Amino acid sequence: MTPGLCEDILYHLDLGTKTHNLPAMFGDIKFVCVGGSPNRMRAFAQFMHRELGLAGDGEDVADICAGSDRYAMYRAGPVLSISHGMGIPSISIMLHELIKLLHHAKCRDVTIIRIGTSGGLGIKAGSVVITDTAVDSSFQPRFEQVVLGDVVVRSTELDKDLAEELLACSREIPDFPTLIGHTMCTYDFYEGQGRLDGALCSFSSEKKLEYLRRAYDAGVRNIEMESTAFAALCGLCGLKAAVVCVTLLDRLEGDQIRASHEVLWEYQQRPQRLIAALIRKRLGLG
Ligand code: R2B
Ligand code: URA
Repeated sequence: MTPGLCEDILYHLDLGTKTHNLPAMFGDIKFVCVGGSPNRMRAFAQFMHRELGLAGDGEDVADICAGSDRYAMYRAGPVLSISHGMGIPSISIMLHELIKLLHHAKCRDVTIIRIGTSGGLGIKAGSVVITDTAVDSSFQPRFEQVVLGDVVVRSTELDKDLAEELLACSREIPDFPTLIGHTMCTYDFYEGQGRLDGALCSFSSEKKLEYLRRAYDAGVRNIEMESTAFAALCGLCGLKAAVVCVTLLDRLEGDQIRASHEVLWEYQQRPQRLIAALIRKRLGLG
């Protein structure tokens, strides 16, 4: 952070050190959950409200970042739920401001988890993947950030104990297919993930399958668009972090997401249910 900064404006969150009492608003936060969509993160806060047995029905949770239409933020007890949009640039901006917020608020022992959707590789749609290592599109455990014109390479390791703790929680939920594996993070949903159904496509179906099979052989079990940046930033800032994504399809079988809205809605509940189980266990609620 800028040395000697006397006021810090968290522009995209519409929060700041002079305009808000950040320690009073956030000092007791212990869990931060981030996910792409504002509506899903609102639903997650409402769900956590019920899971934690907090007073009221939680339906009227307020958007703490209502003054900005970039991201949405809700809280339920010690849990903060924030949207990050799609892709690395969007999550990076949010994380810089979120991590400064946690610092200004003097939060301690925070666990941060990305809950999201992804394309699976060689696993049944609806499976939940807990990431051990986020890899780039060459299957390397690295995040490359251009800083002042130079490429800086950062590690993308996540907290192994937290991943195991999440896997143990998943075992206690009936009919809940869950595994630990590498997650590949790309800069694009279409060509970047080897899809043939984008507006343009520069490779054959054989080349696509050869690439996805190489990814599988390198240990990749799902593909999404934020995990390397998330792992790198959280790791460098000393936050214990995990990535938990449900798979919406098996990419070895196709490119289009054909499941019904009802099925997709139920799939998207799965990472939320797993995180709720972890938080309840950590808080001694069962
Ligand atoms: C998963 O889903 C989104 C693309 O549909 C992207 O944000 C991601 O990582
Ligand atoms: N999100 C992705 O990034 N890829 C998919 O295939 C599905 C969801």
